[in-house]
Amino acid sequence: MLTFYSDQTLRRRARTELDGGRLVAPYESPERVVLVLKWVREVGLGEVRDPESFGLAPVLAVHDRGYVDFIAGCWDEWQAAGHTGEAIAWIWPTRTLRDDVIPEHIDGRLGHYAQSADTSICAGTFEAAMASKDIALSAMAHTLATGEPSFGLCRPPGHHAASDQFGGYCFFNNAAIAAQHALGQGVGRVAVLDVDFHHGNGTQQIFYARDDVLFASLHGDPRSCFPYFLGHADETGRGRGLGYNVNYPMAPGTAFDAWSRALDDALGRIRDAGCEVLVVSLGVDAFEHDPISAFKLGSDDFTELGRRLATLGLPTTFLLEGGYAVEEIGINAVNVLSGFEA
Ligand code: SP5
Ligand code: ZN
Repeated sequence: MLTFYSDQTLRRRARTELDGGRLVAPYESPERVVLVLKWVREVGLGEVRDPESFGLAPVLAVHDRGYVDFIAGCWDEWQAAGHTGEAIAWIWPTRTLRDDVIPEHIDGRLGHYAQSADTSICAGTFEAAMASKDIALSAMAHTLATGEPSFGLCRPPGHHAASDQFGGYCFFNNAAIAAQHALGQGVGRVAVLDVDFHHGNGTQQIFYARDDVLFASLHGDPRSCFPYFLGHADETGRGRGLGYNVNYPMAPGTAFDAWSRALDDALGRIRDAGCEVLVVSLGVDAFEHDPISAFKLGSDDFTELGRRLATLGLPTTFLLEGGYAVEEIGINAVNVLSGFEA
């Protein structure tokens, strides 16, 4: 299987993440993709290619123009305002405030476009996000052209990014951008299956009222897990999209037996919906030793996940999302891909 990777993804080197009231080194580190790449080479998964540049048009097909401009200019504006730390949102248009007037001051705009304070914006963030979506698009383009599976070693991840919000370490929604690209190339319906521990709230929001993308997500129950405010089982889509959004929230502590029953159900839904292409939002933070997650999948379970995904028989693009057990994410991600090809 081809892997798409670019060292431009390393240009985001944030120093700070707000975690438990402290500024810590971000869990979403550049080393993550270096270690996945190392493991891709170690097992001889296949050729590693640089992505092509697709420009901003495919980003604007799923994200708001003002939002994209904000991500592009935030770091310069933040510095111009005299701030010395990284850009971390600290006020939001929450329930009692207005959200229909976008502030001019960067602190206000940051709050408007931010979803969570775990994600700081720093030098290189926009450039890395651009490289990440080009990786996703290149992987999808390869799958569409050949029918062969591909692996986009995306960083930063994408599934928390909504049409006009960043958060959860995500800026541009790589999976949504790739799925939309497939539709633009004539694919009738795309399935996005999200196996990251966290609910893919951004992907859900982008496609919620549409029936051309089926979104299915297996994740920690939002009553106790990030992103807390989306991902419940009763979110099934709106309008034409009704029935094309499927959530499988599961309790912390869930292991592969229960998790894989949800997986099998999701695979059935993808079959029944007549999806022609599969995008896998491949977070490997459902791993039992992940430092910020609470499921109990072992490394071998990821191989079995890959095998079951292959039973769909669909052209498939895998895109890296989360996974923070730095030593093991390479093993776990590559286990999925090896299981798929076995
Ligand atoms: C792509 C993805 O997986 N994003 C996840 C973002 C979660 N960010 C909030 C993490 C909070 C971590 N707190 C854990 C404390 C353990 N010491
Ligand atoms: Zn995650």
